[in-house]
Amino acid sequence: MKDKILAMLRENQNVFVSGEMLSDRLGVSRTAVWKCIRELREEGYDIEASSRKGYKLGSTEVYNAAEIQWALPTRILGKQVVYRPVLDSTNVLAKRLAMEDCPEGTVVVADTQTAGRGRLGRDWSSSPCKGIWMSVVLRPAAKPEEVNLITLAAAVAVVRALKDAAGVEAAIKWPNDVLLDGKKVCGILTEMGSEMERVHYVILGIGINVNQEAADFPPELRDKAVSLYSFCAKQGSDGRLFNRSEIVKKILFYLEDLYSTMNHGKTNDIIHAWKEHTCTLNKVVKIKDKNGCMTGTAEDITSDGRLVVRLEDGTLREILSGEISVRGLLGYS
Ligand code: BTX
Repeated sequence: MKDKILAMLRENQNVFVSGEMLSDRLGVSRTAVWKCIRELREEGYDIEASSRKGYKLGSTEVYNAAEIQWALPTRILGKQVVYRPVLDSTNVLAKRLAMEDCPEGTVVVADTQTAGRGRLGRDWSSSPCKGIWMSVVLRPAAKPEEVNLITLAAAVAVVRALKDAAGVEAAIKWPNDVLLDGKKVCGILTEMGSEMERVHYVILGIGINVNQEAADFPPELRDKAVSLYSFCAKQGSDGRLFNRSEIVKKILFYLEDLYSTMNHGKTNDIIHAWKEHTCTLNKVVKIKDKNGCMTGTAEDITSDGRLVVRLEDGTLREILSGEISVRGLLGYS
């Protein structure tokens, strides 16, 4: 019943709906309606109550499964959303669900992560209630070596979602970072369960700094991390906080589109979209991998997402993954 009341208030957002009308339509007592309103308020919904006029839903940032799924324009992604106020890592829970055969497109979101993970065993700082910490379970019809493309597709989906939400032009740094003003606003961690030739599942972990202020980041991150909010505030925005549920919806929408493109074999469309937004191509890059460190110019990307780098001795090298720093960005000068 609570969901029905919320739906009716949403249809009339910022307008009073009488308690009588709600109780008549739902066939319950006014007291029962009031009880649901109280619960919704406890969940964070901004509902004004007036004994004469009824109830009015204001604009409010509520971050939970129901908000994310409300009017979600996707077919697969987000049909099941698991929300937890606190998790160690959304990737860990998503992996467990994937191994228990959850439906493809299951999304795990947390308000806070206590042990957010980056790549190569690094930590991901996940300030409470201010960021998007989410993981999506995918079961692509792809070979293990093609899974890189999912990271690229996710980066494009994030750039598009940030543009819709805030009008900003973020840039993608190969392979898994999204930057605003040269600083990391988003990191992507793609993990998979596979055999030699077959992918069982992919856990696509996306971390976005949304509403943090500089002081919310640990000191060592303050010159390399940025949130959407603080970037926009610097550009002279009205200082409003962003609605995380809305951003998650947009990401899922764009991701589903790119993912289905990929599953239909149109991988070039993803590469093409990625190229439109990357800040890595034609830049001097330093790459650190298990074989050591090399410098060259990033010239292109292959159809399966490898970075093509012309090394200083003129030879071309295709890089699958590794540490990359781009001259002029994030501490490589
Ligand atoms: P990465 O290894 O490319 O980046 C990790 C590095 O980024 C850290 O070593 C640190 O320097 C920096 N860093 C840490 N936290 C932040 C932050 N909040 N903003 C900017 N820079 C930061 C990137 O790994 C992949 C991150 C994926 C995070 C998501 S959140 C949901 C899912 N669950 C989970 O545990 N991880 C993913």
